[in-house]
Amino acid sequence: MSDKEVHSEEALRGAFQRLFPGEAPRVARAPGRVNLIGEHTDYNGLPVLPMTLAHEVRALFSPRADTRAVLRNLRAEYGPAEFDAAGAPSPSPAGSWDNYVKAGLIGARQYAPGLPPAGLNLLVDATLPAGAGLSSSTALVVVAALAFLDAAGRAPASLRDRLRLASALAEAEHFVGTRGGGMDHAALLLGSAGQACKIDFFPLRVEHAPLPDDCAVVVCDSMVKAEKSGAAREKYNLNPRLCALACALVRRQLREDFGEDVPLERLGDLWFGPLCLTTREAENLFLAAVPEGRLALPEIARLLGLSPEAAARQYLPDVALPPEGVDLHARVTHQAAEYRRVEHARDALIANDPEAFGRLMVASHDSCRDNLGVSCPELDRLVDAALRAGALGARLTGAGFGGATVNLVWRDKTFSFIEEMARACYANHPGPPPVFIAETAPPAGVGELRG
Ligand code: NG1
Repeated sequence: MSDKEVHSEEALRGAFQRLFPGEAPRVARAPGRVNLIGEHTDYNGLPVLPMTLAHEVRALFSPRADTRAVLRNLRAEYGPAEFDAAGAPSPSPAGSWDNYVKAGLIGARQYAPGLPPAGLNLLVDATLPAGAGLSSSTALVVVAALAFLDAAGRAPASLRDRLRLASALAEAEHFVGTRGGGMDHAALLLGSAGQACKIDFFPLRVEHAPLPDDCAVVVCDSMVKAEKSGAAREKYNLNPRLCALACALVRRQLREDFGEDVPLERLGDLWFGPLCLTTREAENLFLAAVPEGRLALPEIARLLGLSPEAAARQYLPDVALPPEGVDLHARVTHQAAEYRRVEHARDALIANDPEAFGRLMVASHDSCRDNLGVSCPELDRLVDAALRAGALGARLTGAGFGGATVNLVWRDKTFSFIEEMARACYANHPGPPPVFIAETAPPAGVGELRG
């Protein structure tokens, strides 16, 4: 999270002019986001509560006369790439950064049917670290979509447009191979400076909530990279797949209870669909439908009335179950409890009760660690140290498996908190500790370069 690689807008303009002489670029920007609470719930259609982040991904772009998308990145680790923007993009090998630009184009087309097949020069730069759970991949998808749309005169203009675009991009990002939810696209396109946002899904809805004036949000990097374009992808996809399996068990239970099929696409439909259950009712249903403890594939398949091969084909196309089995009940327990925590956290923001908010953050971290298995020793150490250093709340943020923690700290204690974290966790870290005070930012958009 050092700023040593940050390029000024002047330098960015100069680089664009050298790469694409004679073109006057516009710029698409997307902030990062830090999720305050509501983890691994979005892909089940259950709410989340993130805030935008002033660190951003930006892309300078200009239209081309042909239909090529010509991509350059100021970060040396992301080499030049190019594809034909007229056809249906085919995926580059997993981990290639151009896949996120292709996902942006796919989402832009779904949002704006009939989008003319126009080429684009695109130069990307970021102040947002990758693989830190701060949504750098979605920020790239969003800036790419905005660039393609703006070049065609179809940039989103209204709140309704932004809601539609966020939904289209959440679906389109599955092109890169991760089964993520819609939190990041909604936070980046509909978040707001100075506030957190509570996001509900299906249908997408965003409600802004004030952040406590007397608190700061501090992000601490575990320095364990968890890039979902690489090794973390299968680890990440396991939880959405297991939740879909648990959902299938719940469907079977409902059929038994009601004597007919009850439509249930995802676990979140229990709260909002035809059943409109309370969280307590959902928890009781989970107790009846999803056995506690570890289950191996043959056992899960038997409960579903399928052969193990058919269950794997239908529900686990891209992940393998660990041989010791999986605890589906722990997963659904997390969903119900995290849903309740997000609702209470929003109420705590409105009531200006940061201490209550902090307690909910800690409970969320514990559940991510114990019920979902998405924490790691480095994240747990950061959370423990933060609580010892006086944080009101501390938890992993984003997908987990590495990345960063988010901490709520009294504003007048921020610097002593950072000093204490530096001493406790980063004594051997070369250079300044990878910790920053998170500032909110306006949502993603397109405009002229500053300065
Ligand atoms: P990050 O932290 O950006 O990798 C991922 C998913 C979210 C959400 C969180 C966990 C993508 C693009 N993002 O976020 O949808 O599921 O993990 O809460 O897959």
